[in-house]
Amino acid sequence: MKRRNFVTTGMVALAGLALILVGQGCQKENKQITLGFSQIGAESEWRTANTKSIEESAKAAGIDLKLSDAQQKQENQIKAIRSFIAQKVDVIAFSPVVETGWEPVLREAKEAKIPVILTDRAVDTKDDSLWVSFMGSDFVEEGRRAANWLVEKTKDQKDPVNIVELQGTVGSAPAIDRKKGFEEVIKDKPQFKIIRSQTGDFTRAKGKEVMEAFLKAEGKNINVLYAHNDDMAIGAIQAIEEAGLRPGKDILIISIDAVKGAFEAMMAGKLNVTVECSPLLGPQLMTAVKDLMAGKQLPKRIVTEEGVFPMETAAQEFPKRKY
Ligand code: GZL
Repeated sequence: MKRRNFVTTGMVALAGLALILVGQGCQKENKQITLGFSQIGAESEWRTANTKSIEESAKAAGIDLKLSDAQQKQENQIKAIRSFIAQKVDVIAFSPVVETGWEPVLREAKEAKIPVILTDRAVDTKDDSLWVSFMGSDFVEEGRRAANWLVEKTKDQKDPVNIVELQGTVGSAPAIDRKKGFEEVIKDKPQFKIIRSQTGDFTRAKGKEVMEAFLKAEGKNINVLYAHNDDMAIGAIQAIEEAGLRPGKDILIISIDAVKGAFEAMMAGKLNVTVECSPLLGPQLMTAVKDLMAGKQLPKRIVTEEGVFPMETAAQEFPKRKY
């Protein structure tokens, strides 16, 4: 008799414990998730579209988003991440303005048991356990696509092709990798030569300023502009026109992002091609955050699929563009 009571009591206790654990599990799954996101700034059309995608997706997913704007400064991103740790957010995500200098603050997040997701740009750390996943484009491939378009475009030309290059933010993954991919394609083609290369920091204003300097130094010797993003290309187009030259004709222009401004420039015949780099990472990020909170394993690398848009397709593609 006694033994039976003991067994019954034990089973009731176990059932009660199971209910509490399941409840907690559900609670965790149903608890509102708080995501701390450190955004680089608002330097380009791409960045504005990226921020919009993250804000709209967080709202749609019912995730409490704390988004901070670092105004292009790494120290502001580090401050924001420390603040998210102090606030005990559930997940931290950020788009690192440059590749290096993140280990200390990422170690603090790891010690606080807050997972970190990288979006858009990568970090260069020895210990890749400091972040759980990196989602974004393959910038080296974007650089290859830019150069391959140029090689194809000039395949019947025997004259030298002198290229000036507007690089993105110094030390940033897109600037490093877009240069790497472009040079990988032209390195064994002596016809193609990068005669000037300088950062325009991904902005229209700086892109125009540096292109003015290129034109002053090289003038009609320039055949092609390779810009690491559309905003710098659009700034450079103004400089080219002010120098009395025809952008898209006297100087071929290749850029990256495929933002609306690039389609407008292509439809005006002033930009020859833009390589897509999608800023619409919000939905993927929110899915990853929810999966993480549900205890799922995330892939270490999530690559966004993208295309190439030459001038000839701009008018038909423009109405379909989402950013
Ligand atoms: C690329 C992104 C770059 C864009 C620029 O993923 O980091 O930063 O190409 C933006 O337009 O400023």
